[in-house]
Amino acid sequence: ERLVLASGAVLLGGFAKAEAQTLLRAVEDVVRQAPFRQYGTAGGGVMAAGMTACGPYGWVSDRHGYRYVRIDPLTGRPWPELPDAFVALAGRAAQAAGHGRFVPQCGLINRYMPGAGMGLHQDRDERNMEAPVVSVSLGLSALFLWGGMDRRDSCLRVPLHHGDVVVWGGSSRCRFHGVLPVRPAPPVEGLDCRYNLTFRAVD
Ligand code: MD3
Ligand code: FE
Repeated sequence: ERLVLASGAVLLGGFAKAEAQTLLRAVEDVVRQAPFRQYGTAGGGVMAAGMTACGPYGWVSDRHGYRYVRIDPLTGRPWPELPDAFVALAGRAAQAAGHGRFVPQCGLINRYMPGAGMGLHQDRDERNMEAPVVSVSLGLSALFLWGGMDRRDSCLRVPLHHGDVVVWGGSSRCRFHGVLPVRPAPPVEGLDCRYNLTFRAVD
């Protein structure tokens, strides 16, 4: 189904379900070339989610902060190419949500083992804030926290399930958001963790 969460945020329930296995094979392909790693943060912490990326840009974090870079700091090589299945899905989802042509420059892949979550934050490292962010959930379900423009604003809890796609555009693009720790649960279509793919235009 197509649910408008708020101005600019559209939940496409199950939009990617039929192609989940294709997407997962593409994830494995990327991960062979750019393995999951846990980034440190400027605050001295370590992120709970494992991360990697593909496309012309990858998002990285370390003690100096967050940024997009063209070379994977772990391998010293350019990020793997964006799989065709990622580009096609991101474009179709953006279109279904009412956006124009969307060609991602970064596919960020987050892996949440049970117990892992992501604290409240804003995505503001992209120079292009007009383009939407397309996110795809695969595997175990999670409760997504959706706040306001201020960190202290109350959060809506939105369950995200295997195959759900959310397109974040317009004013929803700068809202605070996070992910509650993923609860241990029986595998979903053979997956015992949660993957979240986010597709972004960077510059
Ligand atoms: C709303 N990831 O990678 S996806 C992230 O489930 C991130 O892995 C979460 O937040 C995850 O930055 C949430 C949904 C999402 C992604 C980007 C957004 C929501 C967003 C950017 C702006 C507003
Ligand atoms: Fe985010």
